[in-house]
Amino acid sequence: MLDNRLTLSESQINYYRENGFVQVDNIISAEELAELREYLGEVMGVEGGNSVQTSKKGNAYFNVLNQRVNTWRDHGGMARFVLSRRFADAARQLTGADGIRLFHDHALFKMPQDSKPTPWHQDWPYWPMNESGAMSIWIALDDVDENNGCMMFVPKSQKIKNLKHVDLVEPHDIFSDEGASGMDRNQAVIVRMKAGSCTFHDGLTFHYAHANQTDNPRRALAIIYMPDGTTFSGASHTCTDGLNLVKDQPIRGGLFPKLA
Ligand SMILES: O=C(O)CCC(=O)C(=O)O
Repeated sequence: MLDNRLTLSESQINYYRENGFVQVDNIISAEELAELREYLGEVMGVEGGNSVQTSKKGNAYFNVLNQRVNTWRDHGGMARFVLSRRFADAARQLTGADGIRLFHDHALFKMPQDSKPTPWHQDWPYWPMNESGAMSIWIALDDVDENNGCMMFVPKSQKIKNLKHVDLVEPHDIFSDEGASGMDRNQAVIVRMKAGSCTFHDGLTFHYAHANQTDNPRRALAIIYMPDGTTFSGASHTCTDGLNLVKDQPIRGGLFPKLA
């Protein structure tokens, strides 16, 4: 079922290419949502597997995001979603790439109590890639709005390249960056969504997520896709360190499967 292709409309594709993000409602059904919530709940508690929880309670990063990277490597149910053709093929349609590979998935929970916003940032500067073009799907597992951590995007900011990465715990103001002139946080589009809906955003698009002021976790699953042929920059990253990837060669192999 998750292997079915979804044909995006021309206006969705054009909107993504113009603005660097797009909202797609009901990317999963109510039954799939229930399954995904169950699997995510199970995988968040895994100890000693291949997925990585990037920080624990008590650490400042945890107040921004309780994040687990590569859930698909520890849970067959997560793998069904993360490796699904439905999402990857939508990424292919949006980017126009000939092929799409997985870079990694990450469960992104904003925990209640002392939750901090995810500051304005671009994703691409964190990734060990020479070319831009990689992007994420962000699937809401809960209804999201400004009270519990919905996202905001600055339209057309995907055109801004060569900025330094933003530290998510001690952020600098990306809008003050010399290379970001013309970008305006007041132009940001707030994306409130129902659980089971998603956004896709380019790795260069400026985005932000509100703090979670409710008593329940805000649960999301993000999956990062890269155009087939994207090459390794040699920079350090949790998902590539120790793999002996060759600088300037395509990122490929079993941990980065071609999905569409
Ligand atoms: O979920 C969040 O709070 C932020 C997500 C994000 O920055 C991303 O998916 O790139």
